[in-house]
Amino acid sequence: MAVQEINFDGIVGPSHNYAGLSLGNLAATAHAGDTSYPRAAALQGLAKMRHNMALGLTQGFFLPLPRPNSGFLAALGADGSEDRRLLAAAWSASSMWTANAATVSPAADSADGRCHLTVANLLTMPHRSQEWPDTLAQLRVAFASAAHFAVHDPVPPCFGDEGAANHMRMCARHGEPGIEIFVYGRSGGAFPARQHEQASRAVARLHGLDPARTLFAEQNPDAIAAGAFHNDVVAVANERVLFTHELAFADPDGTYAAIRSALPEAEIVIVPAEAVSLADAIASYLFNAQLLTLPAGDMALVIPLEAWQHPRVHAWLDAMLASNGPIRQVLPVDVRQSMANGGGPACLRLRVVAEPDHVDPRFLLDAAKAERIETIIAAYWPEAIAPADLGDPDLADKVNTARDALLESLDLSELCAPRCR
Ligand code: SUG
Repeated sequence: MAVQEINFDGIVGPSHNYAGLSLGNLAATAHAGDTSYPRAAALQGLAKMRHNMALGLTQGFFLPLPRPNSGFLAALGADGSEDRRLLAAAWSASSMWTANAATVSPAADSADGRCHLTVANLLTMPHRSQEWPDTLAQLRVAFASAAHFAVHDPVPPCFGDEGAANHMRMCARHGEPGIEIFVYGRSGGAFPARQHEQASRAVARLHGLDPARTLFAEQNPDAIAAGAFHNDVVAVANERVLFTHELAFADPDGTYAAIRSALPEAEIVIVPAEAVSLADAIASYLFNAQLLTLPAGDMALVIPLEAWQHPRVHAWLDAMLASNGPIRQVLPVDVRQSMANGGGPACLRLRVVAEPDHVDPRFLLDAAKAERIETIIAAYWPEAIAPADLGDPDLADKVNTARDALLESLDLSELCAPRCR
C-alpha cells in the first residue's frame, strides 16, 4: 500500500463533560456547567469517521484514556472533594482532541527516513497535562514498527507543546518531501499562549528536519486574545494549499513569502477580516476544518455545521466555491458536543502520513469495526453527565467499564488501566 494521509480520530470518551477548564477557549468557558451527552458525542465523532471513510479515505482512531485519573489527584495530595476544578480535570475526556496528541513529521521530511511522532506535553492546562503518558503508551503500540516510526518522549516541561494543532505541513503530494511550519505564541493578552517557540524548535530538531524546509511563525497575539488558543482555529494546510484567516500570523506577509520561497507551488487562500471577522471565524470554527485530498485529487473542506449555518461564513464559502480555487467541495459535519468544548473536526484528528500496512491494524477503522464500536458506545456510554455527577463512584465505575468493553472488543486490552489487567 502506498504512503497516504491517515486521520486518527479520538473516540470521545465516556466521561465527556463541560467543566470550563480551558481559559482562552471561548466555547469551553461559555458551556461550563452544561450537561453533556457522552453517548451522542461519541456517536457524532464516529459518524464523522464514517463520513470521511465513505469519501474513500483511510481512517484510524485512538482510544479514550483511563478516567477518572485517580493517579493525577493522588499526585496532588487531593481526592477532589475540596476542589471541583481538580476533580473535573481528573475526569476530563480531553484526549478526544487528538490534534493535540503529538506532532508528526512524515518519513519524507526526516533525516533518517522514518515517520517521527513527538507526544505533546500539553502543560499549559492542568487537565491536559495528564494526557501524555497514556497517549505515549498508545502511540508506542500503534506505531511500534521501529523500521518505519520513531516515537519520542515529550519535550521537557520547561516549554509548552500542543502538538499538531500548532504545526502545518505543505507539499506537492502527501508522500513527497514537504515544508513544515511550526506556529508558536508569544503573548495572548489575557489568555495564555500555549505553544512555546522552543518546544517547536526542539520537535523540529528531534525529528531531523531539514532547516531549509522548516519554518517558524508567530501566532498573531490578537488572534490568541480573540480566542484562537491553537493556530488550527485560524489556519489549516493540506498539500500545496494553505487556507488561512488574514489575521492568523503576527507577520502574515513574511510568513507567506517564506512559504512561497520554500515551496514555489504553494497556493494561499486568505480569508479577509472584512468578509469574516476574527470573531466570526472563532465562533464558527471555519478554519478548524479538515482540508482533505480526495482520491480523485480534488480537495474538500470538512467543516463543522456551525460554520455552514453562520450567514457571513456561508456567504464566503459560496463565493469561494463559485471561484476557481483549489478547494472544490465543502462538507459540513455535526460534531456539536465536541464543538461546545472548543473542538471542531480538525481538533478531533491527528494526521499521520504513512503506509497503512506499517500501522498496527487494530487502530485502523473499517465498516465492521465501526459497527462494533457503535454497539459498545450505545450500550455503555453514559447518556448524560451533569457537573454534579463528577466524583460519583457509580459513574466512575460505569465510565471504566465502558472503556474496558471498548478495548476488549478491539483486542486492545493491553492498554487497560491497571484495574482491568
Ligand atoms: O484544549 N478543550 C480543548 C479543545 C482542544 C481543541 N483542539 C485543537 N484546537 N486542536 C482545549 O482547550 C475543554 C474541556 C473543559 O473545559 O471541560 C477543553 O479541554
